Amino acid sequence: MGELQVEKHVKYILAVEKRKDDFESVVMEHLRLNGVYWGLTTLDILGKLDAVDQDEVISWVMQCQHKDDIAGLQNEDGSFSGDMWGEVDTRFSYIAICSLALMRQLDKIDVGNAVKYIVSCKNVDGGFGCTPGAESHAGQIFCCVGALAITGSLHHVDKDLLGWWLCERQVKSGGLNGRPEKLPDVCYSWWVLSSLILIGRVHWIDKEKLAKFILDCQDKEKGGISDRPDDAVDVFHTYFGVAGLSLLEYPGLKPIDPAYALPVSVVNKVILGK
Ligand code: 3PZ
Ligand code: ZN
Repeated sequence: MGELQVEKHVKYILAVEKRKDDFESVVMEHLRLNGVYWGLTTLDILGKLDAVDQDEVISWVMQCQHKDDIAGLQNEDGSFSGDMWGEVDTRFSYIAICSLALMRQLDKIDVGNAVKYIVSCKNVDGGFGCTPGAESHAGQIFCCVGALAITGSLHHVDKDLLGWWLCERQVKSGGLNGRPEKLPDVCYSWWVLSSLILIGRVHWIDKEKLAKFILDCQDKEKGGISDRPDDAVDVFHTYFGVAGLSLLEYPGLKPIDPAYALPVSVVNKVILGK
């Protein structure tokens, strides 16, 4: 398995950031803001945030802002639409609650109703889906548990029942899958692990084996992390792999907050002002 290739991953992230004109970059253009978040957060966890020109990143991100505001996307039933076209999903509840909490503006929405909607997406297996009645999925569980954690509403979660469903996601290789019968994938190291930590059940999985699985997904020559061993690397799985290792307390990595999906130092600065 070997160690985490910190320098190689930093080089990989910086190379993706510079490359803007090839086919892959143009196809992924609509994902650039996500890519900025995945790339910057990876660099910060690795202790290499100063490798990017902060002013350049800030001015690029600022030009993505529209006049309309997050709070206006909350619906009567407490749910959130992703944009003006109206698609409703608990992913949007998480993003709205997380972003408003970071700006200390949760008073701009009906938090009680937002929590009620998320709880209405809870299933008999203890998990959560994207809308009421929809199948449980680890990515959606992270969104719902994360939003409930941020709003101090984790008492709505059946921790033993959900913890059981989540720890069943670990397969023989040590990796985690997102639903029963699916292949393991590095990004589920984040969705599943962060949820287990938030409900206090992380000791129900084999952390050593999971760390080994993530390390096995590294491209040891070119840097970057893939969804599973020997697949092509991308920024998304590089971020969730490194973030997963941070949750596993891999040596030398900055701690990441399991609810906000941002370095603990950033959450402390932005929310607590210290
Ligand atoms: C990936 N998106 O819809 S996507 C994403 N997936 O924009 C980004 N694990 O084909 C990258 N699968 C790679 N760089 C994959 C983001 C998806 C998630 C796909 C994926 C990840 C397994 C199949 C949805 C936050 C934001 C978005 C998502 C999840 C969480 C793709 C396929 C889909 C997408 C992008 C590229 C390479 C990178
Ligand atoms: Zn994945």
